[in-house]
Amino acid sequence: MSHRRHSPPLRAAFLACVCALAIAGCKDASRTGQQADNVPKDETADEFIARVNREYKEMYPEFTSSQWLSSTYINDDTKLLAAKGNERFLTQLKRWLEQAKRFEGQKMSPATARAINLLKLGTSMPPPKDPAKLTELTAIATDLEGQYGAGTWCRDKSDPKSCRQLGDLEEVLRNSRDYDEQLQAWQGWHTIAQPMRGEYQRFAELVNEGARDMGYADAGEMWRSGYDMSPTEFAAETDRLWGQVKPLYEQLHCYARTKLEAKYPDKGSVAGGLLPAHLMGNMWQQDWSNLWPMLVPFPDAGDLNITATLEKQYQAGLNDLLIQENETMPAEREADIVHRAQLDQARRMTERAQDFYTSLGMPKLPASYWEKSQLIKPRDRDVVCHASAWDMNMSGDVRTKMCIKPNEEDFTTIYHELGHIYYDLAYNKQPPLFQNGANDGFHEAIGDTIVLAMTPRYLQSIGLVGEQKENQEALINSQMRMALAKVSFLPFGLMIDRWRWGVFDGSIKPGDYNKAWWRLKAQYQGVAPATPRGEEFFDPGAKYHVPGNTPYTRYFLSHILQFQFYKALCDASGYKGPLYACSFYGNKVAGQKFWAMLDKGASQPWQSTMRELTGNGKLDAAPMLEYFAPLQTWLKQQNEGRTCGWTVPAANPQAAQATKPAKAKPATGKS
Ligand code: X8Z
Ligand code: ZN
Repeated sequence: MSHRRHSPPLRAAFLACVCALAIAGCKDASRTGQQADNVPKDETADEFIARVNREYKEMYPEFTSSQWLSSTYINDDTKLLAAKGNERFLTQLKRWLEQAKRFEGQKMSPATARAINLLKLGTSMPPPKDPAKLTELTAIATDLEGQYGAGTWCRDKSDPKSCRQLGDLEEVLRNSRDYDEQLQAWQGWHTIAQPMRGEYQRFAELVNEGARDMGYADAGEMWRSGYDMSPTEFAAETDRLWGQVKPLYEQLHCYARTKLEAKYPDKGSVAGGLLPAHLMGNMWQQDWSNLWPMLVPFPDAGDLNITATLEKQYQAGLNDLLIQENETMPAEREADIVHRAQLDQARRMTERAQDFYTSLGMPKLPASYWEKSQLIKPRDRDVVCHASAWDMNMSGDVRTKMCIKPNEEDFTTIYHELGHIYYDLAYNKQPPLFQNGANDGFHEAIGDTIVLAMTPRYLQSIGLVGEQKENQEALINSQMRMALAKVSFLPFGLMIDRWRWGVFDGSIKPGDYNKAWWRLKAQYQGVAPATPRGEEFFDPGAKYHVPGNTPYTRYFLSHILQFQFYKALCDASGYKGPLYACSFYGNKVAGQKFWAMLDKGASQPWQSTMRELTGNGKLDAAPMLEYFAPLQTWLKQQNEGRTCGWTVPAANPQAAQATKPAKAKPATGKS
């Protein structure tokens, strides 16, 4: 449930008000003498959950429509509707939770007990009891996401032509290796978050109040309660996993720093051996793939330039359209044609991703997917470009929202998003409260498991890369390509929620928001800004998931889980060689095994679902380490004789405390 919009803001899961009730005569109970909310008097717990499931599904499309509209057409009207839609949903959630209290301590089926617990965790935005505060909360949430989506930086405030949005600024980081140009793009984007600080502070107060009203110590503890173990155990699990993979990250960090120092003499690292934030080819340093030309281990060992091929495909499509036109066509017509060619290319890329899923025996996407999705950035309005997948009605109206460009990053993101969509489609037969991932990390890992199976051989077979050599150098290249996306991500996947857990539990104070952020960036990622970032900035707000209120530890989990899933599916397909060379493309046995996991949804603890697929009910980074073993050996050789690692700059004791993983409070019995 809580995931229908995977990544987007409120992820409210359940919906707003039971609007069907309103139509059927949702009258003021005090005047009619009826019991409030039309709750049947002698309802059993099982009947209660059956009713919630029914009401939930009924109200759902109205809620998702309001959210879809405000994400794909940002203006004051759609923001109002989205805030109200969310408010109605959260009000209804509060009602259901109130009603559920009757059954505390009573005997009920395990499925019903599970459903009631999932109901409590049905939102990442716990609603305060006070209706006025709930109204305030949903308005802030919608506004923060809208600010992010419409975020624009103008180099010269008096010249609209100098204005740039995230996509353009990311393009600079992707392509330019000029130190100052990158710095300007990076700083420019981060200005958009400055006005969010006050609202974010209030947002944190309000969700904390909601979490306390629901019996949690704070919103962070509530977020950590969705993993079929206590919040304390969960926090410890993430530390354990980070301990497993940290040595690999440190080797990659060391290698990258050497290359950066060679490329930018005296400026390739910051004091203490940290990597300059604006030089990593990515706004948040979470994916270093764009540094490929600088970091490629063996430049002559074969070509893996997917972006070049995608761009060529786009250009060819554009030329085909232009050839049919008059040379003297007006500029407007040309802009239409360019737009058309971009859409065609985005469709081609999406069809290619769909093909992987259907090769496993999964169904084609419904026609409505192609009609209703937003594949590219509209020209006439602001939208939230951050990619997301939506289940609009739990009955097949699935969509993705992206601003696809012909590059490798977006290409793999489409595979990622379709993972969400196929999960949605697979568990649509489950009762609504079980229509969710086994945990949120599972939801994020499905598409990425497929991405791991996009081996050089697969890419060659679909014509995206040229003839592939099979030798040690080509292997290290292909491992580096994966590592720049997957290994570089790991500490980032942890640090965002380390920051939010600290904000929510009060160990990070509003006056230290930025300081604590950069301290965590330094501690986990070994990254630092090249210029001072004082409290006049609010750098966390420049990453979608903070204004969008999407919990982030899910992505860290996913980066561990996807290697576990990948290994299990390779085994299922009968594959025998080294893990990194396996692709289960076209293998129906693997496909069936995958689908069997997806259609379970959240109906049982994730550990059981995991055991059914992999034979092991625990999170484990061993498959990831097995996958990257050749690269890790190679990196160690490259780094020999160098001093690897980095030192976190000293800061005042308050900020230092914020770097400790937020201490989770004792279990409240809610997990
Ligand atoms: O937000 C996403 C997806 C949507 S769930 C595009 N991801 C994280 C990010 O972009 O920060 C995928 C990887 C990490
Ligand atoms: Zn996702």
